[in-house]
Amino acid sequence: MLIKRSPNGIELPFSSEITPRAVYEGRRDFIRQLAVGAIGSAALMEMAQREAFAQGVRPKLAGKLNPSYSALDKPTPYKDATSYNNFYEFGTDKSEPAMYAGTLKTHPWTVSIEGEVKKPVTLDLDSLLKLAPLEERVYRLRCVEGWSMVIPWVGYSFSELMKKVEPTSNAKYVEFISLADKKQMPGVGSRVLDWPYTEGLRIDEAAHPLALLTLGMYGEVLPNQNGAPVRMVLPWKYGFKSAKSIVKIRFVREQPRTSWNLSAPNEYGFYSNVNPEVDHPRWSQASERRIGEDGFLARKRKTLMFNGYADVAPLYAGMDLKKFY
Ligand SMILES: Nc1nc2c(c(=O)[nH]1)N[C@H]1C(S)=C(S)[C@@H](COP(=O)(O)O)O[C@H]1N2
Ligand SMILES: [Mo]
Repeated sequence: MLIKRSPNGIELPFSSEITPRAVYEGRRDFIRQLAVGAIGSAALMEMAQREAFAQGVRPKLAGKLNPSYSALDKPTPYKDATSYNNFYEFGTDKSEPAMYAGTLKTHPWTVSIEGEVKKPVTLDLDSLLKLAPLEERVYRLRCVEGWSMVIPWVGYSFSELMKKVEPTSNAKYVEFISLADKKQMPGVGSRVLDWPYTEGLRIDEAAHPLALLTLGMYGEVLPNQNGAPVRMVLPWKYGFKSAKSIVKIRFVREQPRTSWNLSAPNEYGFYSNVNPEVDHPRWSQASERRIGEDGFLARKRKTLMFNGYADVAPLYAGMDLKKFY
């Protein structure tokens, strides 16, 4: 892939590789045609260039669409996906991350990978971007609060990173740790959660190809409020499992403690797979509201087991998912 360097050091693909954001704004047929290869690269390039001019310079980050891992649901409008967020480091109100995350410095950034691995390493952003080919995957993300979004993420399977660091046979779980810097993150002064924000997965869950190490969305680098510069996206789990702005990844022997589980263990379990049959103690999980579809005529959607990602079911064979919620 041809690469050029932007002023802030983020590597930009050439414009011919830009997937224009307009593609996502309601042009479902376009995405579908892309998936079946019916649109040639010349048409794409023309659209991309037109779009780039219309938008001005932005940090683009293109990935090759992975149709087998992409939902056909209509993607959530960009402005909704970037203005209705949970990122408690910047406040507990949905509108606060968009207002306050501008202070987050995402460059330079490093992620240290440590613990039960043969090759511990600290990776900077450039190394993360080059670690594996970037893919675009349109995933549904379902928040435990009862709303969902559909976002075209850019990244690669977390298993690519596992290949690089080589977990030892002692590595049974993976811990994801977000940045917690009071100077950049006004919410870290509050006591709503134990900082840093920490999440975890069983090692086989982390190795599942759907688990996406994510660097961008809508053909651009991640906006700060969505977890720049690097986050996880685990589409079959409630949104809070997908930690944002990750600085440390630790391979460990024991099931790690996680922020939400520590704060309310009876409400938020370690697994937190999307499961319409297991209600939250304070509300039903049987249906959801799709962000961007609200309003008078908006219908509620049925929540699907594993958020519709049935591929992951074998990970939980024989487990009582009411007990391991
Ligand atoms: N570090 C960190 N990661 C986080 C959160 C958070 O508060 N801090 N919120 C989680 C929750 S509850 C959800 S629903 C998703 C929201 O991701 P989005 O804003 O990109 O849609 O991020 C998750 N990751
Ligand atoms: Mo959430």
